[in-house]
Amino acid sequence: MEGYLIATWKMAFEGVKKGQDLIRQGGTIHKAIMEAVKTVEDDPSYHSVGYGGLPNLEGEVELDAAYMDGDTLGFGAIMGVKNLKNPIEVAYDLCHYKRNCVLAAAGAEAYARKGGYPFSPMLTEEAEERYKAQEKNVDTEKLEAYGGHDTVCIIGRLGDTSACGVSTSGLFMKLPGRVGDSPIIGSGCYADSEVGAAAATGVGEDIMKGCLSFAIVEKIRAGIPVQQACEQALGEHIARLERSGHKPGSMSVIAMDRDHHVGAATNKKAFPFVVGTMDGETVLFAAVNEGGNMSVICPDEAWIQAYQGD
Ligand code: SD4
Repeated sequence: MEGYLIATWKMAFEGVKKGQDLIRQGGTIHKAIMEAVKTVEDDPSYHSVGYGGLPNLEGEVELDAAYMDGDTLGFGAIMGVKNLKNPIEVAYDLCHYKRNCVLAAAGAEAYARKGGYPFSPMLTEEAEERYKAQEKNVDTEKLEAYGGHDTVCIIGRLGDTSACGVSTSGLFMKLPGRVGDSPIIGSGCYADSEVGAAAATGVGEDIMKGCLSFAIVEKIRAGIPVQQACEQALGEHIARLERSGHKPGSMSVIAMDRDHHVGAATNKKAFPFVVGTMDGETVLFAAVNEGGNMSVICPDEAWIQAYQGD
């Protein structure tokens, strides 16, 4: 399977479609990725990204985002930012610099204000209701991903350029200041135009332990086909975590090599992802994991109706 864009979760469908339009109109891959991520950030019905994201333990939405340009290896990221409308815009801005490329909390907010990026309250009424209804005495050692809250990762390739963008509100009920894998280079995403790109969604603490996105890109660099690279990197990392006596949390990955071939893998039963194909279509797929055997399906209407997540 080949594409210009690949994205995590069904929720990325509209964004990928807009990205495909931009590519058709002659836009760069960066423009297409940014448009796709921003579309998800702006949609309040998604509880994991931007406006509508679920809050931390204190009821505040804290946002992380990252962007990597595979031509320059430029990486920009912000973490723990509040009330910033489109975190991906600031991450993209920062990827053009050689220093001060990763900014946290107050420093990141000050940078964004100075740059004129729009701020607005990011906690929706619905997210606030979810927070109010939630038991506050949670075991923070058992926080999970995918309870209807998932990170958007968009990978793209056009001409000789690979790139990726990631945006998330992180885990629901996380400790204030907690940062996951998404804005950490090599964990939440990695892009090298000489090879391709990979990105991850799931429990950030577990993804970071394997620098999962970098691990996939390195497998592709070594000549392993992209689907196998995703399955192997995830499988080997899970086995390593299990050997340490650790039960791995949810993790899913996507990747695209320099020839536009795409791959995806998950340790959950099913992981929907979206591909913007080379003939301009936007298609929903799902990686399905049956007892460790991964397959990629093109879900029918009944499957989509039965699927409950983003
Ligand atoms: C994090 N990886 O902050 C993100 C959360 C996520 O599906 O991907 N949720 O750990």
